Amino acid sequence: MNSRSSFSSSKRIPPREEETIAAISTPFGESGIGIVRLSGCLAEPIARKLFKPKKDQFYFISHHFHYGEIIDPRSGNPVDEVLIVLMKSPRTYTKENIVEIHCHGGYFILQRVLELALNEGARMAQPGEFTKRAFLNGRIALTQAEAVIDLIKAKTETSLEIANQQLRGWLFSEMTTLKTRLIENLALIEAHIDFPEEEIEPIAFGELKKDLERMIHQVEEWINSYEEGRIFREGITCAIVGKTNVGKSSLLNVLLKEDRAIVTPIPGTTRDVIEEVLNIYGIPIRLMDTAGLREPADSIEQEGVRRAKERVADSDFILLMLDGSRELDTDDLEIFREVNGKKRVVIINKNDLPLKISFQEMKNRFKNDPIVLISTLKNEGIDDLKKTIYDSLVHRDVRATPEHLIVANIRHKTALTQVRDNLSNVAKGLEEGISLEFIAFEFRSALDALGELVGETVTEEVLNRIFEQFCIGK
Ligand SMILES: Nc1nc2c(ncn2[C@@H]2O[C@H](COP(=O)(O)OP(=O)(O)OP(=O)(O)O)[C@@H](O)[C@H]2O)c(=O)[nH]1
Ligand SMILES: [Mg+2]
Repeated sequence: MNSRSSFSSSKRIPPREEETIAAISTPFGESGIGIVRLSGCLAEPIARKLFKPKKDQFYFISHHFHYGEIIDPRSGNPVDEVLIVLMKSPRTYTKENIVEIHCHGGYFILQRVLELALNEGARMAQPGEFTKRAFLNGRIALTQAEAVIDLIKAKTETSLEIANQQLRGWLFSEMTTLKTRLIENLALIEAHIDFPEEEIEPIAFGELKKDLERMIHQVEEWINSYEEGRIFREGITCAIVGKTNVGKSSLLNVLLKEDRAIVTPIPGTTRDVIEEVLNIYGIPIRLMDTAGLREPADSIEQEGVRRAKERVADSDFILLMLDGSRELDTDDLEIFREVNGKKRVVIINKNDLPLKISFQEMKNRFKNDPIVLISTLKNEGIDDLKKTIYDSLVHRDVRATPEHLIVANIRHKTALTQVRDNLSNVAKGLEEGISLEFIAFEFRSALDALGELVGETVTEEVLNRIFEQFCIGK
């Protein structure tokens, strides 16, 4: 059935953003409840058609739950017993009228209710379209809309904190403050370009320079926070690497606190890559246990070794593991070459046994890498290892506070880098006595970058790229 079937032919076809959208907003599968959500001018009329209240005398009160049934308006047959809520514009997520139908959480029921809504003139929502409308209707800034995705995808408490910081609008408000400062400077410069003869306040170049320095410093702080921000937002991949039997699978199990990987005294136990997600002080880490690297004994092991090397190459971070109870051999040396240039922590395992590897020699060999002694068997040194991993990745305070803005999104970092470059060009230009036109040009370019960051001058293409990352129904 045509999704606009209920519009009579005399009515104009509404542009896309005026159409009423509908989607199942809860995950696929069986659950206690499931929600079908509608947004737009038809949300209320559709609800009136589909909803049969339990009470005889009935009227919708905005933002209140009502109890009743969803019926198929053509047959009059009941479909599900529901709670329904109408939220009248503008105090809603999208600023439009919203209806949420809280059904029983079965996939078939939800599909059926959605279908009935579509038959009455709604159309299927695109991924992220509810949030996109919230942005287009001016309820939230683009950076806040992006925070909604991060919030949904957050894997640890710190990633959640950073997303919440952005959702509360701290990033937006800092960017707006910076914009205001740039506009004030630009206005003065432009006044001097346009009315050089008039009596206007002279440009205090000394002040301007100082202001530039402060702004550049601030922007650089934000840019620098990205390294950590990205780690907490996206997490990192980390492979445990070592020759056979050093205790790689034992380490995976100890870190996960469960018997995930098979551990045996037989060298070459692990064949395939085993992957699990771990939370180390708020960093989401995709940890991989790999086959021990040595000359493979058979074709299965050969494939395991190939996969292990592939993961080593792709990983952001390496846990290079040695067996402290055995002397270094050619397998170890071969692996050292394999992990050359990788960010890593060196682990000497089996510290419960007499050590055959000299700690000092390892320190000389791995001058720039932290080395940790552990025993997975005795569960010793594991906290120390976790702290070392954290310290190698995070070099600054990442508590998300209003004073402590963390930039975790590459789009934001790119825009801020543009701003920094423009401001540095002005600072350099002032030293060389460049023209006011040049200064104005650089300020305008910085303002464009900020405008794009907060979504004022953003292109449709960028918007699409942002909202594509959402799930349907959000
Ligand atoms: N004494 C002692 N033995 C350990 C320790 N960690 C692991 N082992 C033993 O070492 C053997 C190999 O452990 P695994 O965890 O399977 O080693 P692996 O590196 O995964 O081995 P492959 O999968 O074959 O590459 C097992 O018998 C473990 O019990 C430790 O800290 N101390
Ligand atoms: Mg193993």
